[in-house]
Amino acid sequence: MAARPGGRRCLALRCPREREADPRSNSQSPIQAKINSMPRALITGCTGQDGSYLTEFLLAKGYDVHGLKRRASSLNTDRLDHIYQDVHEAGARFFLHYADLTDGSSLATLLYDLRPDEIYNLGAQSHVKVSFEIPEYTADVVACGTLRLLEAMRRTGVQCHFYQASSSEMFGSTPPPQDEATPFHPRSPYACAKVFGHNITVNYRESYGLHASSGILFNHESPRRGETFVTRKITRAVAHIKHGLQHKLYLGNLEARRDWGYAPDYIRAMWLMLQQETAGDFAIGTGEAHTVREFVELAFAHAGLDWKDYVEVDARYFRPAEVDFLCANPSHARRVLGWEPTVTFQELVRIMVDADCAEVDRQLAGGISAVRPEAAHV
Ligand code: NAP
Ligand code: G4F
Repeated sequence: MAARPGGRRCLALRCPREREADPRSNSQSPIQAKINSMPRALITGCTGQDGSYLTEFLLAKGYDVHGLKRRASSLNTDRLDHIYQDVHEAGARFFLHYADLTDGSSLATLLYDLRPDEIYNLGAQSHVKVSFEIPEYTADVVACGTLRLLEAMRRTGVQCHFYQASSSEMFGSTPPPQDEATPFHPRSPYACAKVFGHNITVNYRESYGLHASSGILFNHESPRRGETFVTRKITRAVAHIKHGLQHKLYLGNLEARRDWGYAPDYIRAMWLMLQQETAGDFAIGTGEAHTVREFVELAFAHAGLDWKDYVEVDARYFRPAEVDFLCANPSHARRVLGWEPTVTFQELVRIMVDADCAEVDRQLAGGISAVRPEAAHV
């Protein structure tokens, strides 16, 4: 594919941005020209927790947002439905495109056609326990998918800022506090794949001068968190138990410690990274860690329940290799990005329990009387 050079555009909110002349847009109407002057973002993984918050965040900042959506046999845009815009509506600024991180040609075509100002690579098989069961697929999406996207950037010559969703899981068994200089010791196929994604991002920055940044994000949660991650599994169970719809909650390792923050705070950090003059790596977390047991205690207590009456440990939820203790040193991000978390651990637990209780209330009002069974034990 021929290189298509184009200069990085400034963000509309910070300074007027000029798109390079596009031979396909000679006869633009004034309205079309205005639309095309908006900064343009491409998000992989836009249907996920982070992708949905990032889409909202960027739309509010005036971006045109293009989301990559993979083909599924049923609709999987629940987290985006409230901001969906019919492409036929005048002024629509949010668009979904079919593509897949396992399909390099679809990525290159998207980049070539859209020529985004910013790319956020959030797409992943993101479940650590599942990665032990589908390790090759996990590596294909998480490691090779990142390489495919960077290679598409390089080969199309699209000049844009790139964000890689790296993970604190990469630190694995290296003791806390962890930051940008901490050595990696990954403990799962997922974490090994993320280490590759991180290193190849650094490598393309150093080899080809790409503006490619890596956010090493510690666990961040919200009411939109996938139902099989431990926090959401707990808060959903609390809501169901509270309403008499569930009797037990089976969990794995209660002693693992995580630095849990609130997802919308972490979205702001991603965006800030891409507004920097120079690309780099940033560890993003609260600097405070808690055990799974503490999360459980607080969540049940918030609903007026004693967790000991409901929680049982089931070894099927243990992992072949565990990550015992993650806790960030976010001082680099604080200093360079001016980033600070705004929601405490206690507030996070309350937000998630309240949201799941409200959801159960809503479902019950609609006549649903049974908990949707989990399809997988993770
Ligand atoms: P998530 O809710 O699991 O979302 C993952 C997204 O990736 C979904 O939109 C999913 O699409 C998409 N995806 C999966 N396979 C794909 C493929 N083959 N091609 C294209 N897209 C694919 O994850 P998240 O919590 O929002 O996390 C976002 C990113 O940050 C991930 O890369 C994750 O590994 C990383 N991360 C997350 C955390 C955290 O605590 N949340 C911390 C550090 C790093 P479907 O909706 O179709 O499944
Ligand atoms: O909620 P988890 O599944 O998240 P984990 O493994 O920390 O990974 C998440 O955070 C990473 C950032 O550090 C992301 F990169 C990754 O994509 C994902 O978003 O498990 C947290 C802890 C683990 O130690 C696990 O062993 O909770 C423990 N746990 C105990 N019982 C459980 C369970 N985890 C799950 N999922 N289910 C349980 O029943």
